[in-house]
Amino acid sequence: MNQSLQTTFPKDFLWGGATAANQIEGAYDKDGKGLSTSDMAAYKDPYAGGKVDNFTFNVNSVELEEYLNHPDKYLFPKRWGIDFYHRYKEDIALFAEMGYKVFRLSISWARIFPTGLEDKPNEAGLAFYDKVFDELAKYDIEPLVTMSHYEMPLTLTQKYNGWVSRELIGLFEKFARVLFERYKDKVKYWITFNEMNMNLNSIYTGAGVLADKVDNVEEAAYQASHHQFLASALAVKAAREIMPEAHIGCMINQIESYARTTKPEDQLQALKADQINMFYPDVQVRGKYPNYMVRYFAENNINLETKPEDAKILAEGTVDFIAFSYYMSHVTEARPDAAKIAGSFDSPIKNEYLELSQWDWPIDPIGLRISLNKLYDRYQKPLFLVENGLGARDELTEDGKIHDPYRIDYIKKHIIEMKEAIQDGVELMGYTTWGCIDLISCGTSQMSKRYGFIYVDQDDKGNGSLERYRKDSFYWYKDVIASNGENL
Ligand code: BGP
Repeated sequence: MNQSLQTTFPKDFLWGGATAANQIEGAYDKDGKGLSTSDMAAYKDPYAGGKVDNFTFNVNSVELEEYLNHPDKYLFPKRWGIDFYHRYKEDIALFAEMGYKVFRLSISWARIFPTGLEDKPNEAGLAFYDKVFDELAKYDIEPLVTMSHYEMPLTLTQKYNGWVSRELIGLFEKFARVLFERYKDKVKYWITFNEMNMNLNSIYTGAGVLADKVDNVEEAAYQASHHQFLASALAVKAAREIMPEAHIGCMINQIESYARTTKPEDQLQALKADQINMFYPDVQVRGKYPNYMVRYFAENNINLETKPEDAKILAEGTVDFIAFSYYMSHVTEARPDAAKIAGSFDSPIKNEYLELSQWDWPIDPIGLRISLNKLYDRYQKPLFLVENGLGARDELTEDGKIHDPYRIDYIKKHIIEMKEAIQDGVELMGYTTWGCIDLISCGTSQMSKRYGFIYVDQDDKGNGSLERYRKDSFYWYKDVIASNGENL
């Protein structure tokens, strides 16, 4: 017994912020970039019908045709982002001013391989990320790169219906090898796929699959996931060859599941919800499918197409850390139509003990401590909380200020629970708050759902100066980092 109680954040704790290419870059058709699946996420008036529409990110084949044929009739906010493509120097300087140790960003696959099918990468696309990494290096900020964050070349959807096709595995491996060869000296931390478990929720966003083109959407989601598992494992293997010092992780959206009552049937349902969520890291950390899925697949009529070599590929491509996002918990109960997935945002059961965000997401910092403990107990691998934050409407005052005590409160409470989990013995590598600069919301394509410490002057329709302003939370987070999580 030589363990001692860890009461503070480790000295090398990676504080920072997180983004994704399709939500910040803009320049969707510049310098040879091809169309990406996320360029087709049209803005829908969230107030039409009197209900906030949280889900504008599943595109079907009819919509896709319409968007391609009549692009002028729609707004596609992810095409313009916040113009990070041209303003990255200014933005990185602001991250540096806050004292960031790490910045999470993703690489747009369609910038590197415009259709995904080319033999040679697009040099201009590669050069853009070189410039970004060099800029980060000036300030000693480590990049944390997500290789696939909710987008892919649109051609791969049109030609193969996305990840339901096995063809994508080789195309992704080619993309991965190009990235590793090019950036091996600049990037130490990598994540293969963002929130892979969300394939079960939004099959277009994560896997580029048009749901109306498959017979059984749930089966297709698992088939697409199977192909992504293989692609991820092959990428891990390539990473170990090309850059043995690098750290490479998987990622899920961790939504803590509570049973509605102490009734054993409800408790069992919560366990099942956990299993469906943990299925993803179970495969990627342990290198094989967990036994509980055999029964699940049999009972839900899910038949996966696999090949004999798949088991070996999975076994050889296990990750070395587990990244996850955490925004909320949800409540589940035993009933025939109970959400099949833990990551179901539209859980109809309210948790009477929790407050909701303006977008009805339950705020549950203690749930984060539970999640951290659960994940660590299960895998005994380092964890990285790579997304967490509050989407809220902010007001820019006449003197150029943004008073956002609600955001400080949310993040502060989550940091307190992270610290508790560290005392519980959890190994946590770092924390990157989501949308450290205001960006286009993933689920709603809105600009007004803001997460940042930095305000960006732009509205939902793309009007505004794009000027950046420091919010109150900017100064607060700067102090948190400077004190290594002591001044909260
Ligand atoms: C995660 C995604 C992010 C993101 C965040 C907040 O699921 O990885 O891309 O945007 O959720 O979601 P939203 O933008 O819908 O509020």
